[in-house]
Amino acid sequence: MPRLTDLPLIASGKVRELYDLGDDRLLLVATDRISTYDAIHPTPIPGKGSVLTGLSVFWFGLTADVVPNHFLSDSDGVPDEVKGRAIVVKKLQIVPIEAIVRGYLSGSGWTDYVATGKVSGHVLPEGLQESDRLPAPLFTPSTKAELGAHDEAIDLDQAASIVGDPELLAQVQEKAVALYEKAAAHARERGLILADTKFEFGVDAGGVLHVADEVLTPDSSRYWPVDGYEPGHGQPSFDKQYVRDWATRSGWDKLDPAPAIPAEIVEGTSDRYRDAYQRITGEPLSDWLARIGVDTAPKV
Ligand code: Q0T
Repeated sequence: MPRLTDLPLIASGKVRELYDLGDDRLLLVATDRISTYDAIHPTPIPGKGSVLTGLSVFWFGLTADVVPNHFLSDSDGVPDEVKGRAIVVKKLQIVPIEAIVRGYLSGSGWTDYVATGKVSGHVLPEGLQESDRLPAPLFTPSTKAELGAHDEAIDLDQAASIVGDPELLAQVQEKAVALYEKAAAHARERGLILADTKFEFGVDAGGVLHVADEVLTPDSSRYWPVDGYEPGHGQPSFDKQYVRDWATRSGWDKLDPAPAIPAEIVEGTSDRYRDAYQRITGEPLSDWLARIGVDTAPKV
């Protein structure tokens, strides 16, 4: 078993890290860090990295019949220090766009619709309200901005030119929409609306398209409880809303640096992430952790 500190760090994001395992394998690590309003809080949320990793593993299993994915292992080859919040993945050649699918009108999709009547070149019916369900899920790609910058919405022609292969882009679009449809149907059975989500794809040495990165997590997706869903305004995000509401009450100006989060809010947020895992997968997070040999007994 390699030690984390001996592995070359390939990429470090706001809340995730990527290490080289050699041999065409990578280690994708989710930290317990949380960002709101684009800034990282200095206080970790215990269990957040495990919830996001466990959810990705669940969704890789559920969607493997839609498109192959980069997941190799959540146990063999994962260093003990990060077991339960890291996975071993296949090294792929990453397709250089973000593959976003929207089933509902929210966020930048809503902003673009209000301004232009279109989202990513798709003309939409008049009179839609914020958070309305779309007539059909839309593929709305964006650029992959450098760290710190914001991704920008692009249309299909721009995406084809960035990818450099219109056939490959067509495959990405088809698979992204099929993944969204399968996941949204599962989520709906469990009382959640999957409003939108972002995928990354990659191609293996044989030219076969795979879905990569984390999939269908609360960090890469908008999930809304069906209970209380009401078009006409923005919907609360069930994971970060608790921190955002506290941040607003605290008087933080939402500029970097983000403030420390009080223990009570950390605990409530941690509980919400664990609930999200259980809501989506039907089992407690501790069941997955026990299966892969992570000791979750409370220390005394
Ligand atoms: C990647 C080759 O994970 C990223 O950043 C974390 C800080 C973004 N990223 C992913 C890759 C993957 C994946 N996932 C893969 N399977 N093969 N590269 C590179 N950057």
